[in-house]
Amino acid sequence: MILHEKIAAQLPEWRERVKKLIKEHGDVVVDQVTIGQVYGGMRDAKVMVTDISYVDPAEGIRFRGYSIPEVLLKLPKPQGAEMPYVGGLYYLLLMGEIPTKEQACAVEAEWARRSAIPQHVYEALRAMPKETHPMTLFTLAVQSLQTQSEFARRYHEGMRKDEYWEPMLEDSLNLTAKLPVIAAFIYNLKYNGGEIPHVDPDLDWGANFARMMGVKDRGYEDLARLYFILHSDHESGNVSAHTTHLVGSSLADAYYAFSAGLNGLAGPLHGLANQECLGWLIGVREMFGGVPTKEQLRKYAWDTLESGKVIPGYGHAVLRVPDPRFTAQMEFARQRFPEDTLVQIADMVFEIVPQVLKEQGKAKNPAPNVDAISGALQYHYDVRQFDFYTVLFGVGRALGVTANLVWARALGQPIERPKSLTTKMLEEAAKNVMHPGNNQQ
Ligand code: HAX
Repeated sequence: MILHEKIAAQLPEWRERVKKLIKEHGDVVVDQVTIGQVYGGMRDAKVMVTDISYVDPAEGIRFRGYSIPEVLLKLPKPQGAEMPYVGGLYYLLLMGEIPTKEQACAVEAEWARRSAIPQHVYEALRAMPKETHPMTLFTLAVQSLQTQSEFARRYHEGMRKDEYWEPMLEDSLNLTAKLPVIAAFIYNLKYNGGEIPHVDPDLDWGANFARMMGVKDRGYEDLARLYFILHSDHESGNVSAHTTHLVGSSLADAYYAFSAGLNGLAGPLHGLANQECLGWLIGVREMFGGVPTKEQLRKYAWDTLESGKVIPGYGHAVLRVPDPRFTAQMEFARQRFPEDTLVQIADMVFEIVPQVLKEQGKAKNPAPNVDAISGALQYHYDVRQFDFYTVLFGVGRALGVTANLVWARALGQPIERPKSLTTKMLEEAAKNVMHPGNNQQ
């Protein structure tokens, strides 16, 4: 398999590079941590490593060094499509190189070959109460696929440490191959007749997903590709990526690790924000019977803040500029359906809300994030069940976090175990800074 061979070829050099860095410079200070960071969710503490993506606060995400416009331009595309093969993006994340069309198609073919879902997964999902949240169904499905883990099987057979990455890659390919099918099944189960979707091996991952969702408009195929690419990775400190990495660091397999990450994605300050955001946009539309005036929108935004709520889709823990993932989706909408009322409202929100947040003076970043528009695009294509949106995010996020799992195993990254302190210890540390002599007494 092309991915196995390519990674195996890169590995000796990578292992040597990391070994040398740790051996020769392991005690170089990278960062210092303040009490504010210890109590403040470790914000900006530089304590993780990944070579798969990097978020520059002033620019946004780069996947393996490529910005979003570059990725969308350079990755190969299916015939007649404007958005690239998702398989090409997975190749880039795993390998660090832009694939040829053949290489992207080889990943797509692997996915099609591995897409069958074991019957017990469907049964587990069907056994759940009708009102179960789609994210609960999604994590349940991923967890129930764990019965198929190659990593777990080989580990129990006694595999060598330097082979760990191989079954991790197998599990990652199997898992990512199945996720669009599972997501589409959950959609059918929750909102339609519950029929089992079928993968067409002649279609790519994005197009297959669109067809399995039953969306007739062919534009949705491109949106699916764009959506999954944009949501794939956002370096390693965000909740879903970090959780997946943390759980994987215990040598739990990709199914355990990713289902844990999905549980983090289900929180409203993380992946659930996309459904919250669309709810907010629809609230505006209902309140004003369409696109409001700028003054009306400004007041609506202030009312949200004054009622003690956040404006979903705005702000970010790392970014300090508009999220390029927002920009890419906004451009998609402006080009393809500029007359859509929700898109027009989202565009006006983009003009007004940053001003309002600046006036309020709390949010460090008043600019939009990925979620400010993503729900409106789904809504345009009649995927209108808000609580399904985080599942879509999860399908995309699997690409980045599994690529990271493979490399974490390949480079032998150890179990994570940061150190915690007590409040008293922090108080003592503060006292010692104010009165440096205290230490010697
Ligand atoms: N509306 C109102 N207040 C906001 C705000 C927003 N959009 N963004 C930040 N603030 C507030 C915070 O609530 C915080 O208030 P308190 O001091 O009263 O607690 C203050 O501004 C400082 O917060 P911050 O340092 O700028 O932001 P954080 O790093 O703590 O949090 C969040 C980042 C994304 C969680 C935050 O901006 C937020 O809640 N945004 C709205 C929800 C949202 O869009 N989440 C999706 C983020 C993208 C993502 O991960 N998607 O999965």
